[in-house]
Amino acid sequence: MIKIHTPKSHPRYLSQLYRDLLADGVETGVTSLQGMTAHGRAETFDYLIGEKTYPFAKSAIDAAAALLVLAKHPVISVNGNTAALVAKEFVELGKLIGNNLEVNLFHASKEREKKIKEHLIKNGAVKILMPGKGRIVGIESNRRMISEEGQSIADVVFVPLEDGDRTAALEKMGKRVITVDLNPLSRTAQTATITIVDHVNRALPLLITRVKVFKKFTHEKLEKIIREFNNKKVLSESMIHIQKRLQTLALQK
Ligand code: PTJ
Repeated sequence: MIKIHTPKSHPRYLSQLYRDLLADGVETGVTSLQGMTAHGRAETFDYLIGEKTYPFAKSAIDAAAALLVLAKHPVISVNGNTAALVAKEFVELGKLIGNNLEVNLFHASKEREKKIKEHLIKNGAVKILMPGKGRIVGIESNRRMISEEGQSIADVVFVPLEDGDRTAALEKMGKRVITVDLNPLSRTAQTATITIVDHVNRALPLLITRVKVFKKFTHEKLEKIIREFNNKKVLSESMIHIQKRLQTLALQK
């Protein structure tokens, strides 16, 4: 049972709830200690953005949903932070797009891989892919080890809360990469095919809704959504948004 420390009436309830989920993740062996630091950095960006889903994120969510629906072999990559924050949402999204959830960790730990698998199953997953004999070419971290049934043969890989090198390496291997990252300056945000600059807990429910809608669309319509999407443009819009927001707040009397 997760210990929630903050009453729902608290003005920063959601922010505290996500901290509690991650603290529980660390206690149960799902999340790495470093995951808390990663989340802290994201909290700062969320504060600057204004803790809402803005149009630059909504258009990226649409493009991501279109790409996931069109993909032949989409894979959702799960790490210790996303397992603690959005396990249920990953399972629901997985069921809509072929059930390919794959555990992939930066901070190597066989024990944590097992705990994450169990956690996903507890949240309704039927099948979990684990790191295996597949390899991502060009990276040396633990993330290079992938499933031969998963990322090895994927055409689209969803890597929310990623840490850099893998996105570029996967793209070099001919795959398209979708990420969720509140930091538009991160290497992953800058190199992904589609970057959703939003909190993963706000983005995932919206992505699921759009995937459900887009499953009824024609291929032509989905291809048009992807063609018209420009990742550089949404990254610029998110940075200009932060700049304008700070300027408005700074000049308030
Ligand atoms: O479980 P592991 O070992 O695979 O490790 C997972 C973490 C996330 C600790 C690891 O991948 C890592 O160190 O990542 P980084 O380099 O800190 O990058 C994570 C990115 O995700 C950063 O740019 C953060 O701003 C962003 N981020 C973190 N939490 C959220 C987020 N973006 C959106 N929503 C969040 N809740």
